[in-house]
Amino acid sequence: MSTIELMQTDMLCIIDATPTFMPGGSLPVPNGDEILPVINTLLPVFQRAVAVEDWHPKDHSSFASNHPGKAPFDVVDLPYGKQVLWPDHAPRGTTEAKTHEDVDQSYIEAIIRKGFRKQVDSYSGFFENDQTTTTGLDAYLKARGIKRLFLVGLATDFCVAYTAEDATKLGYQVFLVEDGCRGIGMPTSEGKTTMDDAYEKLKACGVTFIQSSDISS
Ligand code: VGL
Ligand code: ZN
Repeated sequence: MSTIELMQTDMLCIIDATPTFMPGGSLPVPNGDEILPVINTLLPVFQRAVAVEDWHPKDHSSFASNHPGKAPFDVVDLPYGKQVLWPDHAPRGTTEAKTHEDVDQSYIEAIIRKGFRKQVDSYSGFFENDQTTTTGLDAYLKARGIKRLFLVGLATDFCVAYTAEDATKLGYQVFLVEDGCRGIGMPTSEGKTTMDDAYEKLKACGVTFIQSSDISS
C-alpha cells in the first residue's frame, strides 16, 4: 500500500476503544490496550474522529447471565437470529463503557452509542443486529459529506468487522487500520477462527487493509 493522502471527506472511526474490551475489563480482547497509542498517533493527523461505544443496560439480552443455564460464548437463537452470549460488559454510563481516557478526546466530534436496547445487540456502528434499526451514524456521516472511513478499535472480528461490512454496503470506501485493531479469535469451523472468517468476509466486501504508517501525516 502506497502512502494515503487524507482528504476533507475522510473520517477516523474509533470503535469500542473502551476499557471493558481491554485487559482488566469485563470482556478483554487480548492486547486490546495496544491500540491506544496508534489511535493517538492518528488523531492529530485526521484532526477529527467519531467514536462508537457499546452501551448496555444490566438486563441486556447479549449477556449470558440473562439466559438461565447458558454460559458466555454459547450461541442462542434470538428473534432476529443467532446471538453469541457474552460476559456482562460495557455497563452504560460507566467509565468502562466510555472511550478510554487515554484517547485524546479533543478530536472526537460525535459519539454514537449502541446496544442500549435490551432486546437487540448491536455489533455494527451503523445497524443493530436486527440489521434494520439504524444508530444514526450513517445519517451523521452523510450529512458531513464523508466518503472514506478509516476504522480502528475492538474487536476486529466483531464490532469492527460488522461496522466495516455495513459501511461498504452504505457506499463508503472503507480502510481497516490493522495495527489500530485487535481481535478476539473465537474458534469456528475446521480450525478457523472468527478472525479468519472476518478477514475473508471483509476482503470480499472490498475493505482495504492498511497500517497506520500507510497514512501520510
Ligand atoms: C463487542 C462482543 C460484544 C465488540 C461488543 O466490541 O466487538 N463484542 N459486544
Ligand atoms: Zn456488547
